[in-house]
Amino acid sequence: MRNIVVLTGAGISAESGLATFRGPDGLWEGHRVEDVATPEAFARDPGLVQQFYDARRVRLGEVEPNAAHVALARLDSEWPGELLIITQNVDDLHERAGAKRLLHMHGELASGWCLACSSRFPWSGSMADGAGNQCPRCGLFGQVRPDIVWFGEMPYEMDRIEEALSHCDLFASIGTSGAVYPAAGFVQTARYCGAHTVEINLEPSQGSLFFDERRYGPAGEEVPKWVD
Ligand code: BV8
Repeated sequence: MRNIVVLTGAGISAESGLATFRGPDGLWEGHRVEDVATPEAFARDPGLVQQFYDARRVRLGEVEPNAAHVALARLDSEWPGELLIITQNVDDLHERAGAKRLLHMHGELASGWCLACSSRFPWSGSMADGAGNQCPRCGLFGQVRPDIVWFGEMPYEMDRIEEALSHCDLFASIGTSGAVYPAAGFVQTARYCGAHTVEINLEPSQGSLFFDERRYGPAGEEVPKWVD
């Protein structure tokens, strides 16, 4: 095994206290993520969508990485071959655990994107508050949206992802339901390219039949064991 690709989803952050999307805690004030995380929802009710992300940005400041994030960061620092952690998560817990070879395919809560000048920049405060929603680059108010990939929008760095999948020897999927594409299809690409595939999750995902190896249990317990 020389080249490793790891895909993570909301389940790896669950034990840190961040809600997942499709589990029992999967709704935010009665809204499904598919109904709030879309350009149409943002056009229809920007305040609601901004409040959804403001609430998650605040929550992010109250939680810490867990043993699964720490174990992946250790793998990252010690693995001599190629390694890429592709996360669907928009939280910063992988970074805070020390991961370096990391790619946020669905964007990041801690980043803002100005619709007026297209700049992207670190963002930590509220976006729903109009008075505070000022682009640090062009100065315009009310034009900053979450730098997050919504449904119907193209995930980031797909070329880099396809390239990593095309020559990986080991593909590990951790804490994802396999409900959202293109991420849910990565295991098939890796398998087609000859990789050994492993799923680490609380329960079988929608794509579990594509995995050579399956480990079920909390990521905080299973990932450190797998890394060792
Ligand atoms: C695109 C950012 C094209 C927002 C997100 C019909 C069929 C197939 C596909 C489609 C279709 N109709 C539309 C599509 C495409 C669509 C899609 O896949 N829809 C699904 C719902 C059917 N995909 C898209 O739109 C994507 N874009 O296709 O673009 C395109 C092409 C050209 C040009 C332009 C565009 C964009 C998708 C990205 C959407 N944004 N996130 C935000 O975060 O607010 S996706 C959202 O779901 C989250 O990011 C999350 O990452 C993702 C997947 O969810 P999971 O991470 O898996 O979380 P979930 O709760 O589902 O599962 C958690 C798992 O953890 C569970 O299995 C649970 O058992 C486990 N778990 C829980 N606790 C633990 C645990 N495991 C271990 N330990 C624990 N303690």
